[in-house]
Amino acid sequence: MALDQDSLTQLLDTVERFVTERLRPMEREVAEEDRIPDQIAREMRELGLFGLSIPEEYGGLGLTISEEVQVARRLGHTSPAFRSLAGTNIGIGSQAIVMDGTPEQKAHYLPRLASGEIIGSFALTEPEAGSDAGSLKTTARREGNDSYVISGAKRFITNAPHAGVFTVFARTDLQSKDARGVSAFLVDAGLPGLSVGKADKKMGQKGAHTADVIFDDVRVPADAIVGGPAMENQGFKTAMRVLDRGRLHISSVCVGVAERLIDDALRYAMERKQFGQPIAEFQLVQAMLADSKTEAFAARCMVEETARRKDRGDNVSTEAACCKLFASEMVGRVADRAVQIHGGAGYMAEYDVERFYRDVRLFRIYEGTSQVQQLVIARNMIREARM
Ligand code: COS
Repeated sequence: MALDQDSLTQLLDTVERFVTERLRPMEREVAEEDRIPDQIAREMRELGLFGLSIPEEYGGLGLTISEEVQVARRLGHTSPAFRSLAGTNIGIGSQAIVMDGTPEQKAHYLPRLASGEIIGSFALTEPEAGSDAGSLKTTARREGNDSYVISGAKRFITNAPHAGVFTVFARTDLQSKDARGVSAFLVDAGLPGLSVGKADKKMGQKGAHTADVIFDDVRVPADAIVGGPAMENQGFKTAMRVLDRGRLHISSVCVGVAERLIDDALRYAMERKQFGQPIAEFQLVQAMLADSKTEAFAARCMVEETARRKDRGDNVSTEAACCKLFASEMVGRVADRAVQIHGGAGYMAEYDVERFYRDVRLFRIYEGTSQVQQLVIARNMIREARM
């Protein structure tokens, strides 16, 4: 359900103020300590940020995707690690339940995901199954009528160290080798046999955590399959639809980060003097600013138009992949130019652009690499042309 205009404006203003007054001053500390302070997490919960996309009847804000991308863009005006803490509850950690969960699964998990009481995590990627997600090897062996036993290893799982529930993709048709034969399970953290590895050491996005998740004969009830027993072997489609939606959210975060970097680069260019005048007066610097502005604006338009179409009920699998491809590559170029405009200072850790330059590299990789987006776009084009 869409918010009325006043409530939406109020929400966006509140998020903007929170980002400016609370999150931006903490950016450096979070990066240095690789940890988001508990007080900030509490404030994020109070603002309802964990439940943006979860229906109101389950305690969320029930935003449409058009509304959600506007919030996501504002969260992009600060270090991506803050968004990441709530990001899985908003997106990949809750949406399988929202889209395909049974009424019981929704009632059991969504209120706690919406409030941020628990963190939801999406366990698809494996050591040998990254872009080729359909080849995953984790198995869920049926034992009797009422349980499955899950065995395998997942890798680079966002928010795994904090998770209360994992959406785990595992092979239920043990003869299959591809995407058909995969089911989605809701697995509570803390079950016997489930362990989470040490947080990975990453290039950037310090404060956001990923880790391996190991399933050593983890027994779950048969009704842990997302959507119930009828959804056995249908889990890969759930994963793909969750990722379609997540790609729009991430694209909007990319636009927000680009806006922040353009702002930082512009301010620096107006203050920094060389050859007797601010470097913003030089046309070669102006070209970099103008290209960045143009590309960020283009990505914003793509995201907003695709979100509108999705809210209308259109299938936007192709367009969501176009957005993720363009927006994530765009923010890479914008970050590169922001460093360039800062010159030597841009290479120094005391300037925010140095940190953002590393942070944005991930956008081209997670929730589907740029190459996976190209593949999705071209495959859909060919399929439509054959119809
Ligand atoms: N929505 C609904 N269903 C979809 C879909 C979508 N967006 N995309 C694919 N499907 C369905 C297909 O229609 C197919 O169903 P049928 O068997 O009934 O025809 C099934 O899912 C398998 O699809 P496909 O044959 O295209 O699977 P592939 O193994 O070829 O996988 C890619 C294709 C590469 C697109 C997929 O593996 C992928 O997205 N990989 C990247 C994963 C990723 O983003 N990882 C990031 C980490 S998770 S944060």
